[in-house]
Order: sequence, then structure tokens, then C-alpha cells
Amino acid sequence: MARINQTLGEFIIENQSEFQYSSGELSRLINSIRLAAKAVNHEVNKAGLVDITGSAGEINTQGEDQQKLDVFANDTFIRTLTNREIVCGIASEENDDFITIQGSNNDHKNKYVVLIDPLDGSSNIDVNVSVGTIFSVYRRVTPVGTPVQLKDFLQPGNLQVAAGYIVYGTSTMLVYTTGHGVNGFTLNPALGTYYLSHPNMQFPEDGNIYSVNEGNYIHFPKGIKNYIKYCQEEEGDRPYTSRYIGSLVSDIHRNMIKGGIYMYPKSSKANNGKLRLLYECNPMAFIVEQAGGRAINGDTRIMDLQPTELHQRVPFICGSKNMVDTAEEFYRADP
Ligand code: AHM
Ligand code: MG
Repeated sequence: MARINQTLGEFIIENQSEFQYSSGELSRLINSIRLAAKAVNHEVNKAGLVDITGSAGEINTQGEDQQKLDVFANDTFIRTLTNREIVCGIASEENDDFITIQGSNNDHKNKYVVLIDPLDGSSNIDVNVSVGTIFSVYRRVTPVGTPVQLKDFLQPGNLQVAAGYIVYGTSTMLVYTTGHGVNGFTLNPALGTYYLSHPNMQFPEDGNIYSVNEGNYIHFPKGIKNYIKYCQEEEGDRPYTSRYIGSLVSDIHRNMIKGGIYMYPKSSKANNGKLRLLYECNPMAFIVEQAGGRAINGDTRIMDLQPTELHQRVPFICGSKNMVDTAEEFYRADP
């Protein structure tokens, strides 16, 4: 039950029964994410003040320039999740391979794996635009007491036990689901406490915002081009408003509050689009669906896709249910 002035800590304790296996571990896991997010928030907020912006001079798995804050966020989340006897493995968008966590007695007794994009949209940092963290949690499928394996990470999104994001925006918010709806908490930076500000978030069934990088228009499938034209036509409540921040978390967060659709479709240049199934699409899809929206790759529900590799990319269309239904019709007519 949501209460006025309820803190995230209180909410987690009072809603522990909603965790599928209710042993307290998953609540502690969310607690450690909350803690790491505060440290990252602190760094993000002073990004313009200290010599921490700009490139760290490393190239990450996808061949992209790593920003220093990416490195900081990656290290912070991994360190925080490692030391708590809950997580047996972490896969991060910033690391080539997954990390095995043995646990303090080297007994591999921990049950959960975490997949994380520690700082999504980080090219936006230098221009003072919102960035985010995205996380996804599964129960391991290999036996407790053995080292974690790749198959523990390559689970379809419909087996997630929790997922969430943090948006480092005009205020910092943590939004998460454990499969019992979606709740959003806003950080009071003076106190370092998150308060329940958005209980039981609902994705409006319809909306009038479309979010897509239209610079790629020429490369999109015909069906997507037709849907974009449809969004721009004058009829009924159209034309829709175009809003694209280029920061997945912020774009979806806004659409979830106001109603809208986000698309990163396949293109003639990138057959699988850009976004990563495990670190970005699955966790966002879980949240979006739990709030009443939809998330597809054009042909299939995102959470029903069987992952084949850690850094796999997929086309992504998600948002208000009726808008996604319409986009799907256009896409299917001309894929
Ligand atoms: P990143 O994980 O390297 O930060 O890339 C993901 C980001 C998303 O936040 C955003 O929606 C998308 O890339 C924007 O890509 P583009 O600039 O191609 O539109
Ligand atoms: Mg990312």
C-alpha cells in the first residue's frame, strides 16, 4: 500500500511479500541499487564542475568511446552489487563478458544475476541532458553452489523478477517493478532519501507523442516510414508531437507519464537497430508492460525473444498500447 511521505526503504520493507521468493534477498538487492544510484547521481550532478566529463580513452564492447562517468557508474554498481551476498553474476553493457561473483566463502551460493546499463545515453552528459541507469534481475537457472554460466544471463525477458531505471533528470527518480505494477520514487538530494512520488504508474492507453531519430528516416523500413507519416498527418488528434531526447530512459519516462510511443527500428544500415535486448529493451519492456503499455520488435513481443548473446541488439517499439498496435499494423503491412 502506498502512503504519503513513504520512503523507498519503507516501501521495500512493507511490500516484501510481493517479491516472488520473499527471502529478503531481492529487497536487499534493490536496496543496493538504490545506494549505488545515489553515488552515481552525486557524480552526474557535478559533472560540469570537475574534470570528469569527456572520454576515458577506452573503447567499449560496441566500439564506442567510453565516457569517464560510464566507467565510474559501471564500477560503482558492480562494487555495490558484489559485496552483498545476493548476486552471483553481473553482465554490464560496458564489459565484454559477464562477471562471476563467488560470494564471501567462495561457495557460489548467491541466487540472482543482474544485467545493467550503468549509464545510458552518456553522450548527453557533456551537454547537460538527462541520462539514466537501467537494470534487470533474474534468478539463476544453474544450480546454486556452482559458478554462474552464460545461460543464467541469456534468459527471455518474461523471466525477469525485477527491473528498473534511474533517471538523472531535473530531479532524480528510481522507477522499478517486481511484476506487481510500477512505482516511482524521487530523490530528495538534501536528505539522500527517495520518496514515493509516482505510485502505481500507468502508461496511458493512447498518446500524442512520437519519439524516433528521424535523421535515420531514409533507412527505415517502408512500414515505419508510413507510420511516421501517419503521426504527422492532420486528422483527429494528429499530427502528434515529436519529442526525442536521445536518452532512452528519459524518452520512455516522459512517454509513460504523458502517453506516447518510442521507436528505434531496424534500418538498412543496422538490421537489428541499436538498442541492446538484455540491458535496455527487456528491462524497459517489463516496466512498460507492467504499467499497461506494450513493447515489441515489430514482429514479436520483446520479452518473448530468446536471447542468443550478451550484447545482442534488437529493433524496439514501445509505449502506449494503442499507439504500438497501430505502429505494428503499419510495420507488418510493409516490413
Ligand atoms: P548508449 O547505451 O550507448 O548510451 O546508447 C543508447 C542510447 C539511448 O539512450 C538512446 O535512445 C539512443 O542511444 C539514441 O541513439 P541515436 O543517437 O542513434 O538516436
Ligand atoms: Mg545504453
